[in-house]
Amino acid sequence: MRVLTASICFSLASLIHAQTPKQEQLASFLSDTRGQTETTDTGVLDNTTASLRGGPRGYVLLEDTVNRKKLLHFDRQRAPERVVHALGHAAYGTFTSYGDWSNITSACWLKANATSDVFTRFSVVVAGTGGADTGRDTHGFATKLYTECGNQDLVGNHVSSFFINDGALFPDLVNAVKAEPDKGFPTGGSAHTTAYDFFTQNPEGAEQLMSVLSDLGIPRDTRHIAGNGVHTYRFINAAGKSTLFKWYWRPMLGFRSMVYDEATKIAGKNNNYQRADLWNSIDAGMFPEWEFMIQTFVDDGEYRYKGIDLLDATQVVPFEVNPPIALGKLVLNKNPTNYFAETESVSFAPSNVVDGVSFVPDPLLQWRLMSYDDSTMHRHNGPNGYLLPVNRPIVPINNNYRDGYQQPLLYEGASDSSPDNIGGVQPASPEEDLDFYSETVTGKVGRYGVFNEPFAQARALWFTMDKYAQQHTVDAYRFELGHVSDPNVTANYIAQILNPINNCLARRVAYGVGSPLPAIGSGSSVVPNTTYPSLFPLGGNASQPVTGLMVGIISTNDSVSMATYNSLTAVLNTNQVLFEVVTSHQGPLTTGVVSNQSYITTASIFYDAIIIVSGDSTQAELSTVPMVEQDFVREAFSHGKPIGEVGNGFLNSLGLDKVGTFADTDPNSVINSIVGALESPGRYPQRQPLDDVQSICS
Ligand code: HDD
Repeated sequence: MRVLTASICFSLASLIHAQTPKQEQLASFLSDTRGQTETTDTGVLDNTTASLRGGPRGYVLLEDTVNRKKLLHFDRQRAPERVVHALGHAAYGTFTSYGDWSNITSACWLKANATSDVFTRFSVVVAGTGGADTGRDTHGFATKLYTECGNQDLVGNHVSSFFINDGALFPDLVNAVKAEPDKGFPTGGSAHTTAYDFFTQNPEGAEQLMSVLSDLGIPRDTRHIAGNGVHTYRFINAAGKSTLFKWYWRPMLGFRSMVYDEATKIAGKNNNYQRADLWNSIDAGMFPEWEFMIQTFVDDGEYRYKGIDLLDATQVVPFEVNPPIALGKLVLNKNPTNYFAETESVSFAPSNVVDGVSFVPDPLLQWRLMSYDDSTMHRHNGPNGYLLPVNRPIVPINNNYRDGYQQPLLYEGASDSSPDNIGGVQPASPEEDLDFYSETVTGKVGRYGVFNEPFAQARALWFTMDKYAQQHTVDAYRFELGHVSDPNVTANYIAQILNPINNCLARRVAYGVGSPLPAIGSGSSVVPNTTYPSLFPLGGNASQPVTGLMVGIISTNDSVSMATYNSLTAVLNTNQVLFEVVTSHQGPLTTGVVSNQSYITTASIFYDAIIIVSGDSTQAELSTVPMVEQDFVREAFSHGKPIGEVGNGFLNSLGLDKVGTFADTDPNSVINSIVGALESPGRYPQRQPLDDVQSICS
């Protein structure tokens, strides 16, 4: 685990999670084995550090029952990983309603001042549990609210639409995107033949795929991503009135992404980067927050809004078309106690709703209402997964779902059927029970596809991005299609999906991967009248919080003085920016400054900005700066990061004194420029070359 050196790195966790209802309940399940003498699981004291053997060099005896049990347990100590979203990290926190929303829903978690405990798990779809969490992917954002009226799950992704709109295709999508069946690779990414053949057959996913291939697909971390419910859901109020809605989590820290080269290098050097980021931030008392927002739609039975099909999960409703309202706030403030028991064992399901929340006939959502409960039963080897500590509601569970593997409860009484007259569980009254919306449903049985024009929304996203973001997206298509082994699959994707979105986009991608260029004018040349910044919330000039970002302080020949160090770190501490001193070796330097990392233990990819202290070096030292130190700076530069120099001449000597670099002999001036640059623009993509669009597209 990386060392956090800002002075704010103290643990607030114990103060914050004192005694909320869920934490109180979890406390009753804690098992403190620290410092205790070992026992078997039948409670007998034992020592299992050596086998029982027939002599010092003899066979292990069958009679070594305690070690037999130890190994039998070990052989079974994994649950099957999730078939998607296997790699995840999670935290507890609270959700607070901003007001009383009973006009649209009777959901208790949206009553005035209602506060609910939550558990949120972030994940990536494709990578397995041992994979890298920075790979390009859709990130899951699943939240369980432990409310006073039962558990409410909000299971979404970080981008706002989906690849398909019928759950019947979900196994095909996942099979196609995961490793190819004969080879068993590639794992953890979609850059291969089966994925792109599927994406060509299913053009409805064009917008989501473009989102994932844009910089949105490589977020810096999960503190800087959105959550999107994707589907339309239904609120029902006490009068039985239905209001359709889509839900969103919007990060209060704003949105930040990486560049692809950085994401892949981080994956190689620290495949737990994002989970460590959340863990360390919470441990340091920097609690990430999201606003819960909804768009509402009148329920007239048509499930359409301004021409957008609300039953099609591949269609988005941009915020510019229907501005969302904020209903409440999520704060994550406590790390889990035990990874397996909580993060790995938690069961989310879109079907877990409370009274006042319901569903619509979206065929993707309808299958999700079944699939998650089924996954839970499979992963927990039976039907009792919802009784695990992390999954239990804070309200009583009273039902006749009895027995099964690992049933932990001792149900009292002689009845296990309802209704009865012998003292068993009694059904809730129609006023009390879970609302369903009493709509009239008619229709002729058939296998109906969901079809809406698939390219316009992807085109809107394409034209919303600036030329740098477009270049990154073109490069991502090139990377992905460049790894497709069948040239027909590549050519088909370009001709059938990219060309109808935009002819120039298709030609640029084709040019990059050596595929036939679609003829000029053969694809779309439509330029939409409107763009939607909400579809691509990265970039722009708005100032963003810098809390929890990480700055690397390096110093030519390890010469950073205590005075310079103090000036730099005072400003970083004030702004809640973390930092590490990186030198040729860890530990104390001759100047008295303590170095946290060496060029062996870290790399520039782990920092949002770097500062090089050259002014404390002599001229002779400056002329002998080691290559590893120079490369550190060059790499940060090529990733578009703000770079400061306390001193003058080092950046110049590397030829890097260009946009986004700040050299000055005054450390205060440098550090203030760096913090300002991290606030906005964050990165300088203009350092990278752009395609010669003119020559490729005309
Ligand atoms: Fe799913 C897990 C999100 C479509 C079936 N899904 C899973 C998780 C997230 C999502 C965040 C991880 C939950 C966790 O952290 O434990 N899935 C989505 C979104 C979708 C979506 C936003 C479309 C809008 N999913 C989807 C479909 C199906 C599934 C159409 C099946 C018909 N998803 C599953 C699953 C998983 C799952 C197989 C794997 C493990 C689990 O549920 O508990 O049931």
